[in-house]
Amino acid sequence: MSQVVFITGATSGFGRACAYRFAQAGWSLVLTGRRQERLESLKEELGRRVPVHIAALDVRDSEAVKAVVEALPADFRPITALINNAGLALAPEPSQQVALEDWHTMIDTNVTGLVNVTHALLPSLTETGEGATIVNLGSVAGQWPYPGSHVYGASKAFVQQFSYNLRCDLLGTGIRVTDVAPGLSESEFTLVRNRGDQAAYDKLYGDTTPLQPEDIAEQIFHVATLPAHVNINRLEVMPTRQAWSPFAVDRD
Ligand code: NDP
Ligand code: 8X3
Repeated sequence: MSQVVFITGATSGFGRACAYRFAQAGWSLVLTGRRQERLESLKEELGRRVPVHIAALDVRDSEAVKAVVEALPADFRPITALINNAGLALAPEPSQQVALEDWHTMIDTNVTGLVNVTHALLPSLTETGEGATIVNLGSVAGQWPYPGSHVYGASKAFVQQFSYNLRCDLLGTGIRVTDVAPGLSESEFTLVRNRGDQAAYDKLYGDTTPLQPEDIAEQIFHVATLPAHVNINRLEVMPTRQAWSPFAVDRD
């Protein structure tokens, strides 16, 4: 039986790089995201190499998530690996300046969306059993606080704890769960966070060497293809040129 990976947020960044990495290894792909035209061009390109099923999906909509899972063609089930990657940061300003709507959007996407997809696919992953994998995209922001991270970092702390708690419940099913927590990585993430501000993008990624989406896709592929008895609980990955800062102190 062929291996099937279900990727949320396949239209950009890590998700897109994962589509290429898993296709390279011959996996069948279920690619989802909101931008239909990007899904179609992925299908056109990767569909020449491996079976590809695409579905436009907003992970915040639990009914739509259920419908996409129920409509999976027979050749794309059961799912071997779920990559819960769709997510975003908004509003890099301090909390006291952020619009409430931006906080809601992050929670709805990074927390509720991830939970929606996980819930809908647990039966399929359970059917696969031994060797099935859930990879949840956390972040260094889920572990390490910094100014302007507010709800984004908190949503990724949820991802970490939810991943660990899932492991407890899934013990005995053969399903692995990993929280992959990247640091500074170059993608559209920073354009989304800064409302399309190219200067902010150039400043963040300029004069240093951030991770590239392919670096993270390689780690995710590794996690999902380890021997079935091996579970990496959390994998935090930073570029070599990134580290921590000292505590901040308010002085007179
Ligand atoms: P990108 O902005 O490049 O990609 C984000 C993806 O998420 C897009 O494919 C987008 O697709 C999708 N997405 C966003 N909102 C929704 C939604 N409501 N429903 C469905 N899909 C959605 O960012 P990255 O690849 O960098 O980020 C991927 C994940 O990794 C995120 O969870 C992010 O928080 C996390 N991360 C990113 C880091 C970074 O520095 N880049 C570091 C650590 C973690 P579409 O718009 O088509 O729906
Ligand atoms: C994205 C990485 O450092 O911008 O999750 O929070 S960071």
